[in-house]
Amino acid sequence: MRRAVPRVPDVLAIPFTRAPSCARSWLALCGKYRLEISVLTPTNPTKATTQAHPNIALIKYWGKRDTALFLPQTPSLSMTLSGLSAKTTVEFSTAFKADRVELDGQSVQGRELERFTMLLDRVRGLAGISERARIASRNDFPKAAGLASSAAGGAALTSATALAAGLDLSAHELSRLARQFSGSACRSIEGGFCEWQKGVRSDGEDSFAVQIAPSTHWPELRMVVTICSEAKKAMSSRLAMQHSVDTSPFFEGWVRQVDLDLELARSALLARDLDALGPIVETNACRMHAVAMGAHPPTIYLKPVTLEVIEAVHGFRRDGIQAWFTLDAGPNPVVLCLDTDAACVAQALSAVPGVLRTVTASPGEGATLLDEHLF
Ligand code: 2P0
Repeated sequence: MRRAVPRVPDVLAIPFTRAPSCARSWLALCGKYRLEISVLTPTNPTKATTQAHPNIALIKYWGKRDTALFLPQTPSLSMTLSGLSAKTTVEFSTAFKADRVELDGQSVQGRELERFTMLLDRVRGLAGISERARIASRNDFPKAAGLASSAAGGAALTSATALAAGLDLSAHELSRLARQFSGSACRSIEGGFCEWQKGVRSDGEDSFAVQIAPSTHWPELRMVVTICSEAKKAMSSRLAMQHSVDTSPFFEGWVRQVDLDLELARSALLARDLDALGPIVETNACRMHAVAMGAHPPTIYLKPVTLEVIEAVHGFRRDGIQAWFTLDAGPNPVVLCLDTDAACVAQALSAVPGVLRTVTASPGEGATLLDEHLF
């Protein structure tokens, strides 16, 4: 059984552990909290498990204005994908001597562990607790498949951590927290189509993702993820985007252009007009890669097979099929099309030499609370 992660308006989002005990019982009775959450106190540890899905940007996030707070230089727009998911269980306990994290059964150490500890510390600060945590996370899709696994994992982690700590945060508050784990994770807290507002404040309080349309807005839309390589990329998107900010002469042009790209994409999306959305999605992805390729030394994510897939997508259009590609920081194109063409597109792309397989996804839901824990 699944439930949406509880949401309340920001004004009501008080840390549960700080609520008076009568209020806690009342809230628990109202069913706003699951049993584990309802008995949480700073000395009474609790556990929560959530699931979240990857998102693919229609208008890309590429470049930060603040690397510590994960504040982007430009806004971005994404679709959350159905089907594929990351599940995360978080437990706080006085019995734990240190924070412990396992991703797909592998223990996380060093700098990677510090990223988790930073998020845990933020949440512990908000909840007024000091217990260490145990975290386990599992993806049902390969990490290196170009499916933005850090977005799904980051959104599941943030929502589970907040719930396990007894916080009842609004979607926007969760998005703000998720952003500081991995920028794109802020767009997977809610489902459907989300716009990450870049914000203007230096503290980042106005930089979070807002759902502009739910998954039901355009259920016929499909993304065919075309996996050409599962190898770990030579340069992470985090390093590559900073390298573009620092050295690409095209970066300024990118920043000037994105607002316009996003406006076009938003109107086309809200009008469910694929003939208008497809071209701007494809152009925006190429603009992002042009910025990366203009860096010194250049960052090149495209492989020969990537170009073969792009050729095939252009061929679809010559044959009257509405299909446009987008490309993240990797060699695996994602093809935007309608449900009526998705099977044919997927079949044709699977036949391109070098393509390993395809995964077709429709608009999906945001982070949800699960009953079954991973440990
Ligand atoms: C996006 N990407 O909008 C863009 C397009 C990659 C290409 O968001 O440093 O892993 O953790 O904020 O979120 C990938 O960047 O980077 C990404 P950090 P993240 O989906």
